[in-house]
Amino acid sequence: RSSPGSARTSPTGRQAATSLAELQRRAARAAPAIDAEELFRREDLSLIAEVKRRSPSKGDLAGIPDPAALAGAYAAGGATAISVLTERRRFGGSLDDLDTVRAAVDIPVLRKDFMVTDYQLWEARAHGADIVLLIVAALSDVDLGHLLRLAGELGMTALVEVHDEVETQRAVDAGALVVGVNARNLKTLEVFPDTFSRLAPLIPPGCVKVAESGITGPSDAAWYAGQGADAILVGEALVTGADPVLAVEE
Ligand code: IGP
Repeated sequence: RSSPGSARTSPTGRQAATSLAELQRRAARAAPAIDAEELFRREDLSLIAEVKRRSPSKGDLAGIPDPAALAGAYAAGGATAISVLTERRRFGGSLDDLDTVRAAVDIPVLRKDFMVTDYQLWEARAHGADIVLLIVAALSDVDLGHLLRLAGELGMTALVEVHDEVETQRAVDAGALVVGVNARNLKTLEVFPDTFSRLAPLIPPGCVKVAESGITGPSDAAWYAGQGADAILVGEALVTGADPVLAVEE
């Protein structure tokens, strides 16, 4: 039996697993989470700028970006929050990237991953995340409700991601306060820009509405703002763009 906090090696031999108890100790020592939901409500159109190394649809993006430099440029350019992909297999991300970005900026940081367990939420908080992604398509109603509550107990904002009408209703019923409409179809990876306009009317006025994926520049950003988006989440266009933030915000 391993003692609390001892590291084990996973079957892949690449990652050392940390016990839940150890994560909970680290979460207790971490700086409290920043209230990102409140920031999203306060600003006209918030930008969540994403640190993304690669994507299943595009492969490697502009070589491998330096996460600290990229996040610093996003923050300096006026981004409201930074999204960090920590999923390794398809997106080339890691908790190391989350740590690097957390240390580089003082604005809210989103852990972007396929979050399905309590462990992952504690892990996010222990690594300084202020926001976590909950993808409705990946969760049962019971798990969604449970993870939403736990995120709240940990002081974090949950960005609850939906793709269609049924998922939007499930998010609302679960009590989501920040709903992200992902325009990218999970199966085909195609982007359908009208998804946000279709689903936004189903989201109660009190919720923060976030438009995600396929946003290429200022005209897209303005269009989503006109459709009622409170925030936009942008990855590829910023990672590969010449100017990381002016590309979408001018
Ligand atoms: C960013 P884009 O097209 O600007 O790079 O998209 C973001 O929406 C996308 O990375 C994303 C994502 C996700 C990635 C949205 N939801 C869930 C992984 C998992």
